[in-house]
Amino acid sequence: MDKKNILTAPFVREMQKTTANMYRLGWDERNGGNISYLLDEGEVAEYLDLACVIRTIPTGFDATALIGKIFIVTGTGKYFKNVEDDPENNLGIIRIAEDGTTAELLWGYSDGGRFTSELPAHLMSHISRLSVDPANRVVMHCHPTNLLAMTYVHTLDTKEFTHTLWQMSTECVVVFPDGVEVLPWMLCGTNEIGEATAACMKEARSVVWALHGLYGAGKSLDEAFGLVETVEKAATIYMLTAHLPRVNTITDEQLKILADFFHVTPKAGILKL
Ligand code: 2HA
Ligand code: ZN
Repeated sequence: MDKKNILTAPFVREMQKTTANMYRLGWDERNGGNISYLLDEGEVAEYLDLACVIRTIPTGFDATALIGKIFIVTGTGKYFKNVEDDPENNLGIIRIAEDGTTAELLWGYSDGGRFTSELPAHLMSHISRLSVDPANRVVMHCHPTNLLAMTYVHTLDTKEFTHTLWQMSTECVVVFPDGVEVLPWMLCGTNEIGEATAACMKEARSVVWALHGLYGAGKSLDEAFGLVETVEKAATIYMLTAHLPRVNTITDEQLKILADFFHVTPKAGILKL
């Protein structure tokens, strides 16, 4: 059967649109940010011969739980700004090989490149999210301006950070009732930050890397994007108001009323009722 043109695949088009939006929102300067998106094998097979491996790339960590899984992943050193016009160079489609530590390149990275340096954090986060939500597909990392600014002036306590964000807009507790987990500054691109991020991803879909950026996860690119967008909006309100006297606020009782009305369970230990 003839394969369809991969440049028309919805998952490639979605990656182009999402990276372009993130770039224009100022979340992904230069080579900042990375996305990994777990694809359906049957859908990929409509576009690619899955027996045809272009080359193999060692990952440097064990992803046994993801053997055979196929991801579309942004490339290392590549700019989100450029994905829209040149997806084949800036994106790659990889499959985790039988040994669990090698990626098989099925498409992309056409200048000889490779996946994001943050692949450990991505794949370990996928393993964590899939263990609590089998429908999870996307892990997204970026540098949203106000969230990043907030990590310079707010405590990095997970509960206090979550509570502040929930207070910053009425929608927040509904969009991320699981709150945000906050990691202290750590060296990025390592297995260590990957393991720490993945541990947080068992608790929440949003993980703040202090003084660096944010990880968000979701069932679709849209959902992960919407999560990051909502966290960043809350951080923006915080940064616009933190230096001013607070005259009004959303109370913990009101947060509870919201959660009950929208049938979500706020992360335990944050609301003082
Ligand atoms: O890939 O954002 O954390 C660029 C980064 C590293
Ligand atoms: Zn980063």
